[in-house]
Amino acid sequence: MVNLTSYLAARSELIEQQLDKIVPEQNEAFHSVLFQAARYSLLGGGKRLRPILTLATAEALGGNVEDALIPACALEMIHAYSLIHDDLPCMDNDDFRRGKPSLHKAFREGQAVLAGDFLLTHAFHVIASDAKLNADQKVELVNILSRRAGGEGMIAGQVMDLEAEGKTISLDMLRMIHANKTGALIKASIEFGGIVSGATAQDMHILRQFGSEIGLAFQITDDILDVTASQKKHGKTLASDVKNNKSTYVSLLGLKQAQEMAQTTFQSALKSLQGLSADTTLLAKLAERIVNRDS
Ligand code: GRG
Repeated sequence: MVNLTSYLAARSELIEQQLDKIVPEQNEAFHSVLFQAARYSLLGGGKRLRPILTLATAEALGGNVEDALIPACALEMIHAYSLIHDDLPCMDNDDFRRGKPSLHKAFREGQAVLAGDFLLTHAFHVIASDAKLNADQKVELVNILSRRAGGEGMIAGQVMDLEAEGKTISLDMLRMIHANKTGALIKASIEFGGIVSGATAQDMHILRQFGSEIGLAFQITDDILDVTASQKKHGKTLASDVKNNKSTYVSLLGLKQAQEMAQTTFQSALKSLQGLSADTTLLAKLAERIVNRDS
């Protein structure tokens, strides 16, 4: 097994190159401001966690990285759109993202809304037109993505999050919000790897369980970093959840218990992997990085 840091760098590079082709700098068919704005967010850094999870899952199951690349990029496009819209004044009103001005600060607010809309719709187009996928895989991926990113997943979580603002909510409610808001797309990333590599129904079941657990571990760690990481490292307004009067795992449990919960969730994610008909070393290392990351 290769070193994880080199693996992440190599896969990020592949993803970056593919995203650059999907939303090129010069494109006569579209208004150039739209592409500039979309590129500002899409090619503006980020860990590329979701597409890397797709590639790693596909590789673990014996699939081909090239076959997984476009679906992986579609997930990153949805992720980029969600961050653009989440930063808007009518949502979290964050002026910074990844250490630079948010899209609505660098471009007009309307352009930020439209760039997000474009990335959302274009994500479905790139799956539908991917020559490496067969028709069944395309339908399955579109089905998963529309459910996980839509009103049964990420959007539902965002709505619940808005409703919960300024209220103290229970730990169960917090879990439900985040299972949808953040967890659903992370779960989709793992499911995507299974679909492109032709995973069995039994393996898909295990992957879904693993995806839910690492989604939760990711969010608890995000809440911890929101209060422990410096603005420089984390790249967004420090403790923005506190600023927005939102309940977090840290505000409900305290820092130490939240850290324990992240580790327990990581351990149960590892347990879930047992039984997968694949070499799980890479997925286990990625899960560990998710809970032990510093940004
Ligand atoms: C507005 C439609 C709509 C949805 C928003 C996911 C989401 C729903 C909003 C994101 C808000 C947020 C910052 C949530 C915390 C967890 C999270 C998604 C962090 C950012 O993801 P990373 O760490 O970001 O993968 P990078 O910059 O590495 O890509």
